[in-house]
Amino acid sequence: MNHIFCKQVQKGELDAIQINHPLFKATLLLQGAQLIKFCPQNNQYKNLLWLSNQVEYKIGQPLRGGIPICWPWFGNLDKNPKNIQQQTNINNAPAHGIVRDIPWAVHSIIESCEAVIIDLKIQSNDSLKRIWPYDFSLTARFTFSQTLSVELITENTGQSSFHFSQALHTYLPTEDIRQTYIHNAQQTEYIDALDEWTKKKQQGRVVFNQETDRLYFFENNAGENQFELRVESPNQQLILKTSNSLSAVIWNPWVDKSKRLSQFSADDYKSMYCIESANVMSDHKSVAKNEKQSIALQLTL
Ligand code: TA6
Repeated sequence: MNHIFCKQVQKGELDAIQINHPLFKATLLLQGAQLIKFCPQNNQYKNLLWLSNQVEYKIGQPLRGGIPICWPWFGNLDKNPKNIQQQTNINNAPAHGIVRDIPWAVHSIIESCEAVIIDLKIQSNDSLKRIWPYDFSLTARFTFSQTLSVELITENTGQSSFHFSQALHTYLPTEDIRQTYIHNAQQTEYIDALDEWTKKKQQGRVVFNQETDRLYFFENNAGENQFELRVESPNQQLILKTSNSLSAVIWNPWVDKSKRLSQFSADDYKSMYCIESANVMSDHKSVAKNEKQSIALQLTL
């Protein structure tokens, strides 16, 4: 890899791209196209993403932290719309799809003094088609500067349409989960995955005071097919903007689930939360042959 700011490094068993740029530092794993560090200058080069200090860099094992990519189904397959469930007939389908624990290829790296843009790609192959029988090309485009933008582009390279759900499963840090509030979701409908998937309506700002696992569905204001959330936490204000999406998952495992999670310490729930830019349930996507669909996330301080 012959670039100015980017170099290939090894993290445990995994290949990664380390970026050392005046405006930011970042670490991007090829396995799962999982960004684990984005440290912008305007955050004193501190990681804007949460990464477990119990993390294990092992081949074929999902990592706890950063931005895992969930595709072509989010969560448990049997909780997805029927048209997604029916596309695969494997038993014990892995949670969060089939691309977060396998290597992606470096497609392109574009460097400038203002930004670095990296495209990682994965395409259907015989072993993936044994799990999910469709032809596709998936691109994860990372645009790094003082802000971070991540775009996931699905291209149907086959003959038949397919349906999918997806998420950019972003782990975010906080100095205190009990003083962390998510704004701009008031009056938004959500499904409470911890209360028999009951439909509810958000009253006021989102606060964290118990295990939280909710799928939010935003109004399509002016047909823009996007939403913006503002997160207030001690010493930080964060803006998370999502495009081509009207759903997001908000998660914190709290006390009990923290004890059952891999690569997670019992107290970690106090210093992290997830806001997952998604296309889930009624907001899932369908793509016809030769067609493309994308979802994009932008993180700004
Ligand atoms: O996005 C929330 C969620 O679906 C939770 O239910 C929780 O299981 C989390 O994802 C983490 O999943 P993982 O498979 O990475 O342990």
